[in-house]
This record gives sequence, structure tokens and C-alpha cells, in this order.
Amino acid sequence: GHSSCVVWLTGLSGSGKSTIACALELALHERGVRTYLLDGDNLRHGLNRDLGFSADHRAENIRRTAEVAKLFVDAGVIAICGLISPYRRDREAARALFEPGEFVEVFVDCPVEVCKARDPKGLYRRALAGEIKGFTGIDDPYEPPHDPDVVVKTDRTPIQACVKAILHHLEETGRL
Ligand code: GGZ
Repeated sequence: GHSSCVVWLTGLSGSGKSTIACALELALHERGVRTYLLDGDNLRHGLNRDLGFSADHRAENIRRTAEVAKLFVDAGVIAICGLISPYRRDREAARALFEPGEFVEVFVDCPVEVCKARDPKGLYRRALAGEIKGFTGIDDPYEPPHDPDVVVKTDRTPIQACVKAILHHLEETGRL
């Protein structure tokens, strides 16, 4: 058995949040653990379709997502959330909805230069061309966590090793 929790992946666009979320989900399924994936970009097509990228809207995006994650945790499911969540105060407000140890903050750490070079959706190119305003890491802030539960450096660590580090933390803290 396990005690459910939320794995909150924070990091720049293109840092690898979705890739890690997907691989983590697979690894947990192999262990018979039920999960639900909450991806910022996907949620913005439905639940959060009314929200943009101002600081206020990002705060509301994170608040709603954390509230939904809480419903899954209450149902005994591990919620995996992948949102840029660039502001520390928003992530701390999300953490405050949970019991101690239930909110696992994972810093998906990747230099902006590497994210720019990856540019899987061409968004950095558009932001640098001035076609997207307020793009995180270009002309909008990203505040790295001071004391994340797990740090994965995706520019130098294979995905499976990143997943292993998260699983290791969940085991060490008795979540698995
Ligand atoms: C950051 C933006 C922006 C701006 C569109 N700034 O890499 P993606 O494309 O697929 O994921 C990003 C997504 C960010 O949504 P989040 O809900 O994770 O953001 S936050 O937590 O800050 O609320 C990116 C795309 O939307 N995107 N415009 N201006 N990312």
C-alpha cells in the first residue's frame, strides 16, 4: 500500500516536466500505483481556459490545479502536476493546501539556454521575436525553489535517472 501525495513539477517551458511526468506515471503504474496527470498546458484547454499568463492568472491557474490535485489525493491517487508555476508564493500556497509531506516539490532544473535550444514548440523563437509577450525565462520571471524536495537536472541526467530520483524520494519519505 501507499499513501497518496502530489508530485509538483516546476520548471521552465521545455525543461522536461511533461516528459518526466509521463515516465513517472508509467513507473508508478508498473508498481500498481494509481496516478492522475495534471498538465498546465492541457488544463489551459479546459478547466483553466479563461486564464492567461499575467501573474494573477498564473496564481489562479496554480490554485485551481492544486485544489484539483487535492481531490485526487483525497481519493488515494498520486497526482502528478506539471506547471511552470514560476512564483514561489504560488507554489507555497499550493503546498499549504496539503498535509506535511503530502506536497512533493520537484525542481525540473534546466538552463534557459538549453530550453531555448530545444524549443519543442517554437515558443522561445516566437518570444524572442516579440510575438509572445511575457514568456517565462525571456521577459517574465522564473523563481527557482529555495528548498525543493527533489532537484532533477535534465540537461545532464537521463529521464529514467530523473524518475528514479523522484521514486527514491517517495520511498524514503514513506509515500511508496
Ligand atoms: C510561459 C507559455 C506562455 C507564456 C504560452 N509563458 O511548454 P509549453 O508551452 O507546452 O507549456 C507552457 C504553457 C505554460 O502553462 P502553465 O500552466 O504551466 O504556466 S503557469 O504555471 O505559469 O501558469 C508553454 C505555454 O503554456 N505558454 N504562453 N507567456 N509559457
